[in-house]
Amino acid sequence: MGLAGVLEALGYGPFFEAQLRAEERGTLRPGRAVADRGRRLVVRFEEGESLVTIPGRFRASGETLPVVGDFVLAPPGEEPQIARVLARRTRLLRGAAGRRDEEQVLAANVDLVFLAHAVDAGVKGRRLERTLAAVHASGAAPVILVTKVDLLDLPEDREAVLDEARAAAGASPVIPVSAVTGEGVPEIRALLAAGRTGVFLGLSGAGKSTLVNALLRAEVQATEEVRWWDARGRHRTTGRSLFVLEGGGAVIDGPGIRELKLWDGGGLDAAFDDLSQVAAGCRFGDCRHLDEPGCAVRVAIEEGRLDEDRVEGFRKLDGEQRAREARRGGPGARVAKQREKALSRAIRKLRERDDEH
Ligand SMILES: Nc1nc2c(ncn2[C@@H]2O[C@H](COP(=O)(O)OP(=O)(O)OP(=O)(O)O)[C@@H](O)[C@H]2O)c(=O)[nH]1
Ligand SMILES: [Mg+2]
Ligand SMILES: [Zn+2]
Repeated sequence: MGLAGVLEALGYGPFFEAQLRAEERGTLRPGRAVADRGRRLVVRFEEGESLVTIPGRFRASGETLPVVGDFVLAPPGEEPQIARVLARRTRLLRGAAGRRDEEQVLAANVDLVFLAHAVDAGVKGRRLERTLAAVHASGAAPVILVTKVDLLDLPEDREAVLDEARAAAGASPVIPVSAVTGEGVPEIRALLAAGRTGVFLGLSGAGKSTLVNALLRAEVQATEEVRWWDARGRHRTTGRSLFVLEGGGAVIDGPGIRELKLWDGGGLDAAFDDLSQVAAGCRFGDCRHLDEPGCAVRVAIEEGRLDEDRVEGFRKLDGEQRAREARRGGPGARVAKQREKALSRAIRKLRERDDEH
């Protein structure tokens, strides 16, 4: 059987195909989890959707629990049990920083993360930077959406909000959108080409579901709307669901969330690419840009090439990451400690030398 079809449009490809064992090919079929229903999931197979159950042993044995976006294997038939969750390409986590037991996978195999910030709630630069780092670390690419721009009549108000978002965005795109005027919707749709999956994240009320609706409305019938609206008005989104766009591509909607988990694996350099480029000129490879001699970042702040608040935001996140690494112990932490010791020795020496002159 070839790959062309719904699953391919949903991002099923060689990465997942290669994970199938010979004996699984004849007996199991791959599908993508499109909605969570407690102990069950709605899975989209090539032939159509069905409800599948998550075996109890998954929980008991600490096996990967499937979430929306996962590709799973299950036998054909009525309400089959999931046999296996295929290894993920990317995963978005939420939970308390550094606490594995509280960590929760929000969505799997996502290519793009749309961070929705409504103009009426404002864009908080520091919070956005933190989220951007988490998204970069997940393997997905962030796209910042400044939503409900129709609410701003004055061009200068509009530019002020967009500038705030761009200042924190680094190299990530910032798209002004409005579900009322349709502004930005084609840009989002263009990013969600066949095989790609996006997820909408943001505070409750940021307009995520309205945008998903707008994306689908152009191609799908109005009956889709009952998923979020009823006669009395707005329904806040509860479960997470994946929707297939007409031209291929998929989008995941879910309840509002405050924060993503920032975890190891970096993400900081990508989120602060402007700063990283300047920091390459610092004398020390692991300069914290505080009072180290030969710090190119401090020079750039003085010359107005880097924003001090942004650098401060970076320092905070960087400090958190270093602290987490140190807490975790192990060889990585030992190396970090040795480096830090060597660094402070070097700084002391340089200071002594400077003092002599
Ligand atoms: N003016 C204006 N209002 C919008 C726009 N998009 C959404 N809204 C309104 O904002 C409110 C919240 O929209 P939702 O799409 O439900 O927000 P959400 O992000 O999905 O919220 P949760 O599901 O609770 O996380 C609704 O009353 C929408 O009508 C927009 O582009 N312009
Ligand atoms: Mg919603
Ligand atoms: Zn520096």
